[in-house]
Amino acid sequence: MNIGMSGLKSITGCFAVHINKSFSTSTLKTSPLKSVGVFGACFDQGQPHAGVGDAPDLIRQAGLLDKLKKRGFEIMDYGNISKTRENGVLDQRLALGYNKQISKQVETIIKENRFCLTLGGDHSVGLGTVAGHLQADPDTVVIWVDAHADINTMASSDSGNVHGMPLSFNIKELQSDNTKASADLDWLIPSLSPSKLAFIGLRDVDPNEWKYIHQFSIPSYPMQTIDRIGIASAVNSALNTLDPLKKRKIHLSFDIDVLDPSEAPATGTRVRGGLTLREALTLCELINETGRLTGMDLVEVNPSLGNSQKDIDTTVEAAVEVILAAMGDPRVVH
Ligand SMILES: [Mn+2]
Repeated sequence: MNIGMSGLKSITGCFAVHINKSFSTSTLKTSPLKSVGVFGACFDQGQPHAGVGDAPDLIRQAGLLDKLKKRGFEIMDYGNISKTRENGVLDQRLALGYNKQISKQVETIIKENRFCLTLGGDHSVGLGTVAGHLQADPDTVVIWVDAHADINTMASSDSGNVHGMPLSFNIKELQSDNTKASADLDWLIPSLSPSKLAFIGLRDVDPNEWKYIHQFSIPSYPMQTIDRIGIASAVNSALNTLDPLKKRKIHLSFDIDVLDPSEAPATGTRVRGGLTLREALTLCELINETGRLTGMDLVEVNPSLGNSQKDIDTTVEAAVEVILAAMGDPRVVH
């Protein structure tokens, strides 16, 4: 059956907006900023596995920046900020000082009125990206898309892995459980109100993390909820809860491990039962459509943990697709 654009529009409602011809032009209508500042946060010392610091260059090599240029964005590549382990020796405490540079870089890019795209690195770099975004605009809300809550403190963490703690350092109310870190965090003023944080995709959360989440009533949409209400309802509910007046900028911190391991196998803390790539793309599209997304992290792609080249390619491709969706790339027009 051949149905015209207007017929399709009346049948599918808002979906037809996406296939309207205006979206096939090079300028994306829903992107908040035309210029993108990108940098690699090449850091692997927030968790046990080497290799995650190589991801930013792999994602660039997969053509991300060219794809964004083709879609009408100006790209300013700020290069990499690298501090990977030397001779295989892990020094987790470095994460705290290293994130000062990350925070400064993010703050600079946002203040230059560019979209800030941070390519990790393990998720400990979220300490600096959130801090930097809030430094540039204290009203920004944070959507943490992850299988894990990453809100452990120095006191609550069993593993001591800093990639499980980046949020806690940014929350003032948790600093009494982070006193061990204070000497290395003299650069940071924790500025993230728990009321400006939401979780999507959780399915592996420590009891102490749940305690913090409940204590501060942080809106959370674990996989169980997403399976019952659907990803679109979960994302819209998170957006409405964080910012009912629809005025605040949004920082999206996307851990590739939120995807099911079948979609993104090359990552360090795989948990089965995760988002499909389609659900992740829907999530990113909905956040993009607010017009208020101004910063994004894509973290935890680890090429050294793929069992095959195919695993690595699948994971890097998923990362690129997720970023493009967050930048307003319409899936139906290529
Ligand atoms: Mn994470």
